[in-house]
Amino acid sequence: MENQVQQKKTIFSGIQPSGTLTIGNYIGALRNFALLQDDYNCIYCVVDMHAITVRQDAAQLRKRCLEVAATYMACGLDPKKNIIYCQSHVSGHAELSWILNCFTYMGELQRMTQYKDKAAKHADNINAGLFTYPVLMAADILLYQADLVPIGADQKQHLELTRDIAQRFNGVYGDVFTVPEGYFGKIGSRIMSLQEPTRKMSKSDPDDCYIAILDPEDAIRRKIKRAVTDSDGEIRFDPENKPGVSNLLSIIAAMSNSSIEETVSKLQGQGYGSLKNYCTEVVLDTLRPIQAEHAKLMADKAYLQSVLMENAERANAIATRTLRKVQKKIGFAERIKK
Ligand code: ATP
Ligand code: LTN
Repeated sequence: MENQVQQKKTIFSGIQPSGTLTIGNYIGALRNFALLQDDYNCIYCVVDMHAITVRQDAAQLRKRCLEVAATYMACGLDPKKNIIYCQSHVSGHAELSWILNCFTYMGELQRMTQYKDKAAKHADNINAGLFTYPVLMAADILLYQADLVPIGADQKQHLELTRDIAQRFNGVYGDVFTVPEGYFGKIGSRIMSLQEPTRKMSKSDPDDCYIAILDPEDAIRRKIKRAVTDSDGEIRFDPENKPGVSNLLSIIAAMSNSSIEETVSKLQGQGYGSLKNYCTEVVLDTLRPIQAEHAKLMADKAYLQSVLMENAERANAIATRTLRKVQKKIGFAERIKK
């Protein structure tokens, strides 16, 4: 009985409006968001400030912020139960990020593999924001005293840095920040590119490498049909030697809520044609209701905007509480009202 009165733990996660969301984002992150919403206080952010570390078209970015928020909701997140908002609407993210920059070492940031990858991809625009990107992510998480952060495997290194920054700060000033844990789904925490299955599926890669959550049926059929497999013809889960086939098996297992073993035994002895057909049907069955709900939400922009504004206020109240505590600990002058 006593345990039931205990306060729910807090979850925080974010997705960049840097392109159209993929089934990698869905399987690695969004699907888990929806599963966790009843048991935690959940805060899901559209991290538009992170997105501008890579050049964005202003009109597209504005539209994508609404699109990502609508995708959160279309995947089953209730904006009354969860806080769904845009990062740039809560100024505390930028303010805490600056403070945490002063508690993060250059060497730590230089080791980040996402930075190295993105710097190589955008050699003409290696800006300071790209470099300090993980500090802004730490600020996002620590502002809300999050206990748990559902993310894909590619974000593990950033979460570890967040924990180090929190512990470093707490070591100097006492227990100011909750030190967060990562939450990684059992299957599909790294969905691979359909064309280069040894690389992560990414929404900023060429179109035939990913399946977008909003892709039309014919595009999904075509992309899965053309997905790279191998020449030995056997359906077996072996990511190292059979990355393409294993990736399709992970997609099926995650989207049909079954295990890899169940999926393999269902398809064993059949050819890659059957594997791809089955994968296509499972993906279509999962995405159809999400696409329908998304279209409905996008048709009512005023509603979406009002959800984002109301939720930003709720987020701001929590963020400001942490920010004031941090500013006081650091020794910034008090804000005394006349
Ligand atoms: P970009 O390609 O623009 O860098 P991204 O899709 O890699 O974007 P985000 O949109 O910020 O990055 O990712 C949101 C969430 O989706 C994160 O938790 C991330 O770990 C997860 N995610 C992204 N790609 C995959 C993937 N291929 N498999 C599993 N999870 C993924
Ligand atoms: N860095 C993440 C996106 C992101 C995030 C966060 C995820 C920004 N802030 C806070 C979880 C919690 C990415 O690139 N996928």
